[in-house]
This record gives sequence, C-alpha cells and structure tokens, in this order.
Amino acid sequence: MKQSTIRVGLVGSGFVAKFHSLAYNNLALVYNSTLPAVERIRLFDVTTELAAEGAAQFGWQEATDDWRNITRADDIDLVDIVAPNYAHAEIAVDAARHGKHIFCEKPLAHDVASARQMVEAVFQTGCTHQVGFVYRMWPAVAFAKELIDTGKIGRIIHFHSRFLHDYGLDPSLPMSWRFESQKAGAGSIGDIGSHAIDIGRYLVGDIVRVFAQSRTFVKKRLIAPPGLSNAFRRGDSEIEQLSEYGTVDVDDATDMLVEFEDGTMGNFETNWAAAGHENELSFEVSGERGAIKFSWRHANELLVHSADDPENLNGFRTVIIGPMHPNAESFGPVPGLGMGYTDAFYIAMRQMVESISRGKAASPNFIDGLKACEVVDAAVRSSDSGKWEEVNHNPPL
Ligand code: SOE
Repeated sequence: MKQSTIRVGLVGSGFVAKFHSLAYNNLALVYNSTLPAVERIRLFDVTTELAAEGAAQFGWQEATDDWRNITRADDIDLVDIVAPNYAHAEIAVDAARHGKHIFCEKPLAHDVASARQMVEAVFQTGCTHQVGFVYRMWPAVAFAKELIDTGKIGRIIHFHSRFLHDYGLDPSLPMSWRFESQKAGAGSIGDIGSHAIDIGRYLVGDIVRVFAQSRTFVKKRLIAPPGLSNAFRRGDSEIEQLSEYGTVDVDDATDMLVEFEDGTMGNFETNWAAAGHENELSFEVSGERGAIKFSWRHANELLVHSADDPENLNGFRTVIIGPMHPNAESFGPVPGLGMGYTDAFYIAMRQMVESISRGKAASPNFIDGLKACEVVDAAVRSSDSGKWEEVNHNPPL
C-alpha cells in the first residue's frame, strides 16, 4: 500500500542539514506532487540551543536534545542521520529496532564493525535504508553508468578518480570530529574518498586490493567548543581567542592504487589540503571501445569518446546534460539550464521517499556504505603497513 505522508526526524543540524531540509521542503514542487507528502517533524542537536536554532533555521516543527525522541517516536517514519560519523551506528541501530526507515549520511560509519552492525540491524527489520552517496545519482554520473552498461565504451580497462578540496590547508580551522580518527574513522579518504570509492564501485565493480600512502600536513588544530568546532568555520573572532591544541591523526591526503574484482586497475587521489581546488570531484573511465570523463567543475557535462566515431572526429565530445538524462527529467525542459549541489539532495530524497512509499529497496544503500568503509579501512591499513592490503569484504547477509 502506498504511504501518503512520511514524517521525518533529522538527527543533526550541521551544514548538510540545510540541503536535506531544502529537499524535504520542496520535493512535491520539484516532482509535481507525484510523491507522498513529507512532514519535517523534529530536529536534534546536542544542546537545546543548537537544536532550537537548527529547527528554526531549517523549518522543523520541534527541536530536541535527545535523538531518542526521534528514533523512538511514534510520530516519525523516517530517521535522517546527519550527525558525526562516530554517532551513526548507535542512532541507526536504535532507529531500526524501533521500526524506522533510515537515511544516513556518508561515510556510513567511522569503522567497519559499526557499519556492519548497521547493515545487520536494517536487514533484521526490513526497513528502507539509503546512504548519502549523492554523486553516483548525479545525472552525468548516472548517464556514465548507462553508457557503460550498454557497452558504449566496451570492456573497462582503467578507472581514475580524484576528490580535492583546499580548506584543510588553513591552520586556523579549528579541531573538529573530522580531524580525529576515533570519531571520523579516516580523514580525506573517508570523508570525500568514500564518494569517489562509491563511484568506482558503481561504475566498475568491487575493489579487492589497495596500496595507499597517506599524509597529514596540519598536525595540530585549536580545540573549540560545540557549535564552533565546525571544520568549515574560518576567520572568526571567537576562534582567535582559542589557545589549546588537539592532535590531528587522520590523513589530509591519500593516494591509492586499487585492483577491482575483475582485474581492472585503478587509482584514487583524495586531498582536502590541495591548493586551489574546491570540491574537485573528477573521474575517468577508459574502456576498449571508448572513454568517459567527468569533473564537478563542469557538473552539467559529460565528456564521451567512442571508437565508433569516424577517425577524423577522434577525441572527446561534450554531452550537455538535460531532461533526457537519468535523474534530470524534472529539472527544467531545456538541456543546459544546469543543476547544482542542492539538486543532488532532491534526487537522493526523492528516491528515499519513493522507496519507502512503494516498500522497495533504495540504492545506494547500507551495503554500499559498508563496502566503501571496507575499502577505506584497507587504505588506512595499507598506509600503515606500507604494503598492498586485501579489502576484507564481509560475507553477504
Ligand atoms: C567536506 O569535505 C564535504 O562537505 C563532504 O563531507 C561532502 O560529502 C562533499 O559532498 C563535499 O565536501
């Protein structure tokens, strides 16, 4: 039976909470009301003040400083977790045990054991679960998948991806959970690398071995109280008053060679201290009959080369993304109008809400989240050991 209203609780009010809230608020408008209504019931943060501020700013009916008022509440159908990585598992497992559907931001968890617990919990209850790998659903990326699946570039022989930011270069950014391995699990390879790994898995297949080298460039950061300890806050007078330092023990940058299950070779580069780069997610897939290139700098384009083209037209053609491409159908009738980061969350939340209402599985889901955590874990082990490390894929449930 189709569910007509989905009541959501949001666990966290950090910067991505805005994008989730915008999506829930406008789904009906973007998708012409073909979806169940969504009610933004309750938002959690760690203090009553932060929760009240978040609820008011992002338009949630109520605020709470206890996430159990969301995971255990009778008036909530969907628990959306945008809390720090280390908190995901406890919240998700509790939500699953109380019969909720769950959307969880990436990476699924800070370590493999927690991610595995989350997978077990959702499989026990049979709820709908989705992980926030929004880039694989992005129209140009979903179209790349279509081209690969229909044989346009032939058998894949190489995959390359980079995900770069430069905010981590700034030594005045305060300490936050993102810079602590106990809380984040890993640094750039977990935070942004998990997106790139997910795209690699989506387009090519599972990764079985990795060889990684990681570095931390800024080794100490000022400790800030909750609310200020936001890795993206800079040049703030309150931050200038801080004096105590904490140790950064996650990677700022990781270079990684990988081998996919079918033998395809690949490499990944993740770095949040890469001067001049802002959200530079890019990838290239090379096949025996063609190749595909994507960069978030030109997020509404896909570069496609096909060996079927006449020799005198050799090279990459620029495909302009428009309503004829997957997941872009509802964003304006004219190709080239362009979509942006906010739209990625409409696409993700639409799938979550639709999957709940139809009682079907969502994708990417917690299994995809677990598999990305397993690759990140192997990367951390490899950087420590200086050797190739196997990816320990947990047996399927
Ligand atoms: C910060 O590195 C960040 O916000 C990531 O956490 C997101 O997943 C990515 O989409 C943009 O960069």
